[in-house]
Amino acid sequence: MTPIITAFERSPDRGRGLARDMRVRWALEEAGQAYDVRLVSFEAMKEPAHLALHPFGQIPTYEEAGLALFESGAIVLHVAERHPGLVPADANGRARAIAWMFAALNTVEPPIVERSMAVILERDEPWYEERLPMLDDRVRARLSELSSRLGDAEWLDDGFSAGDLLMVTVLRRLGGSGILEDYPNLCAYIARGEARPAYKRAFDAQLAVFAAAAPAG
Ligand code: GTB
Repeated sequence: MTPIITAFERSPDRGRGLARDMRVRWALEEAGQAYDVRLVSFEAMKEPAHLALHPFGQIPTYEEAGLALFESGAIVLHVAERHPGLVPADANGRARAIAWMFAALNTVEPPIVERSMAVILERDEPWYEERLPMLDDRVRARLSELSSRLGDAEWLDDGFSAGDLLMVTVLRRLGGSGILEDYPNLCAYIARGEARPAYKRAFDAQLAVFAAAAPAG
């Protein structure tokens, strides 16, 4: 069975690769694994059929014969474990790649998401102007550490891995914030990820969903 993933019928980012189905699409493209996409509306995500797949009523989900998964990190790891190219074959290299996957999702993503949620939802609050610099500082602290570790290296460990895939998708969420520009090696790192043919195929597929849904003219 060709795996089926779920994605937004209408993504708030207009298909610019920021919703979390992007990381699953990218992993599947890196793996050379064909997949189908079921588009879901915000209403459908909260209905029983989707809640049976995803307890929190979100995207992405992943279905293949005999298996249904939720959580983008778990799905990417599942894909990485079944196809060559996303985690190294040797046990130590694999463990390090998984550590970077967790670092992307547990250490770097939270302050970035907290900042973006404030920008989206709290802009009109009286304390917003005071809170934003504090959120920026938390993001910058993580980026400084990540930037120091990456240095001049191409990828976080020996070669491109699922850790880089997740880290690049996490960092992209800062686009337009003006923060990334202070970390030229991270900008170059993101650009290297975005230049991968598999990334481009995944991005184009996500963008095509929005283009197909957008009213003509
Ligand atoms: N931890 C889960 C995972 O990694 O899979 C988080 C899943 C999640 O947050 N899904 C979001 C969702 O379904 C979509 S990706 N939200 C609907 C809901 O909770 O009701 C988050 C997202 C959405 C849109 C943008 N954007 O447009 O820029 C960026 C990120």
